Amino acid sequence: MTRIFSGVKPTGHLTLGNYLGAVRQWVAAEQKPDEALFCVVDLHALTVEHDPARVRRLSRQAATLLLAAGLTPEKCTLFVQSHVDEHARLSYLLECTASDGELRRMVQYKEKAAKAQASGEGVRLSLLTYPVLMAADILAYRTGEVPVGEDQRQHVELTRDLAVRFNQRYGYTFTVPKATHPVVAARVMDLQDPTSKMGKSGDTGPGVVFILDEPEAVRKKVMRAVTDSGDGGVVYDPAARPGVSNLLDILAACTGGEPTALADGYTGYGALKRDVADAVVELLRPVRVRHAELAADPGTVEAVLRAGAGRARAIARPVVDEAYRAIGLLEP
Ligand code: AQP
Repeated sequence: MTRIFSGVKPTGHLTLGNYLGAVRQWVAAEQKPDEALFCVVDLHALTVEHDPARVRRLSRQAATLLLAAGLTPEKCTLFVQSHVDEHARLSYLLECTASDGELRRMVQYKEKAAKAQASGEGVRLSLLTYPVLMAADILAYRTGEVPVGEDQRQHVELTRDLAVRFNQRYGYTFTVPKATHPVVAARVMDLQDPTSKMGKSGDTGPGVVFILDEPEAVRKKVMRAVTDSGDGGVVYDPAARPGVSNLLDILAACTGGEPTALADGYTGYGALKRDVADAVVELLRPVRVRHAELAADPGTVEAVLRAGAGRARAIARPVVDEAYRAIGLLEP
């Protein structure tokens, strides 16, 4: 049995990048209840400046969206990170396993710390230790596979390093997990700045397609996507032609095609953008409809999360207790 774990941060509205890079993979994984766990990782949302009411709202919305996207509580465990204390308990043991230097090397830390500093808000210590809490999220369940977008590759590598180090020092305790990424659209880029990841807390609103965007908004954003300078035609070359290649990646991910082959079917950007817009609208339409139905019935979502937290706790507690004993702490 390979256990799967992954999560999403309630730092903003979920994007097309979250959907293609992660959520769709989660839904595709046919699992039994204790084999796939998906989590709204709300503690991670506190690592940057946040508004408490907004985090609560976005946490509920993210859980509702995950169900709307097709996760079924009968097949997987869906819960909220802060409802299961084992994540925070294990995080401290892993802080005692990680080094300051390896955390400061994390690319996402450097980028987000620079942004926080530039805005004058200061860098929260939790931003530095965030990958350790993420490692705890994963290791507490003896996870084998972590389906994530490309941007999380480095954090899953760190998780592997910490698991190996802990096991070597204190005896075998954790499964060493591996990251899995989708074949296409593992890193969906911003439509206005195709050299940057499409991010939910990104600054370029028009460059980010949100899962709950109305069809007209999606069309407008796609039709205004920047394409590359020069008249090179429609060619798939992510390094030299990031704008048009991003559109081809999105189209391929939506239609099941292959970006290079799709490029051959177009002579101009206009037709490509129209097809991308249609494909994205159709892909997201059922999710939006189902989200509206579920949002009208918040009690159902809360019940799913409560049951999910109970199941998650039952798996994580013995693993974390074992780690406490292994590292040298007295049993209570
Ligand atoms: N653009 C993307 N392309 C492919 N996969 C992506 N993911 C995120 N963006 C893309 C994947 O979605 C999962 C959940 O992401 P997250 O909530 O951990 O982080 P985020 O969406 O990147 O949002 P942040 O970090 O709060 O802020 P921004 O957006 O400013 O970086 C993950 O599996 C991730 O790989």
